[in-house]
Amino acid sequence: MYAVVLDDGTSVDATLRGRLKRDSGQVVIGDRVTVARGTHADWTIESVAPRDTELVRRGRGGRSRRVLAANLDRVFAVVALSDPTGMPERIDRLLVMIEASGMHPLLVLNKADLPSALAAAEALVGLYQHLGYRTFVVSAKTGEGLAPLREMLCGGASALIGPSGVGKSSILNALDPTLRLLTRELSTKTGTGRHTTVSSRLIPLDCGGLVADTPGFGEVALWGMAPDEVPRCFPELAASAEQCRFRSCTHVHEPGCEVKVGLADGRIPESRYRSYVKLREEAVEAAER
Ligand SMILES: Nc1nc2c(ncn2[C@@H]2O[C@H](COP(=O)(O)OP(=O)(O)OP(=O)(O)O)[C@@H](O)[C@H]2O)c(=O)[nH]1
Ligand SMILES: [Mg+2]
Ligand SMILES: [Zn+2]
Repeated sequence: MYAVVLDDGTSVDATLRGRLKRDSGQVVIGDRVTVARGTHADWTIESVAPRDTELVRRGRGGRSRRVLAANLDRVFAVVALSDPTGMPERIDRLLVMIEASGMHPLLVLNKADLPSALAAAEALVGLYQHLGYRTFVVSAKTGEGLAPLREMLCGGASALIGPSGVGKSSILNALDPTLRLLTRELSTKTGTGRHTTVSSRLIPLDCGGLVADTPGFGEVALWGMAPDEVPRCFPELAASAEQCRFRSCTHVHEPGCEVKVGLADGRIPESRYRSYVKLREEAVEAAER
């Protein structure tokens, strides 16, 4: 069942027309669709308009392409300051996935209320603001830092994406308590170790914007990216890669490579370069499959 907002602003539940059903990935949140009304006031989605943008990642097992959302204006990568495992690579994977979709990501560091969060936040804010990524340090629990984030969410269509348990639903509940989205406390009765949010929804905020609460996912892997395209997903590295005088340079082991120069003089942070090398390797492996 899909919730479709009609031109007059009312929302109806609709099912997919048979032809569209075969691939359930064909309609995602943010899609613009045409609907038809049946004789029993039932609605069906008849067609899907071409998308301006798609947020894409690799599905489980590595063989499928998963579209998470379409036609978004902004995508926020959300992580929790309480969980240093895999940081900052985990952040880079999210940012690169959003960059690969042709959108400029924003970064949200949640759970700023927890002990030691501030030290972690300082280093990450320094790193990512410097790279040009607007970074919000927030706490869904105390409400700290939420005002500027709310401002960004109150126009157009946005999505919060990131690992399970970082507080995506909690942030939206803090912004608008009438939403009552399910968060982990409330769902532990029904099962442990499960994702709390199980399906994506595009939620109208009282201040005007639409925002998607999405289910958390594990490690992000890229889909369909040629190894040579990976540099463009790292803005600070892309410039050096352009200037690199070796035409088919991988920017990994070639001596005299411009990216290596940028790494040596600090223009490219080491952690970012490590993420680049890793994601490039994965792109090579994926291309060979
Ligand atoms: N201390 C603290 N805990 C938080 C904060 N935000 C969320 N939490 C807790 O983190 C847990 C997970 O929050 P959720 O909002 O369900 O996380 P989610 O990202 O929506 O998770 P999925 O729906 O599984 O993807 C809950 O126990 C929340 O209470 C915060 O700012 N501070
Ligand atoms: Mg959730
Ligand atoms: Zn190079």
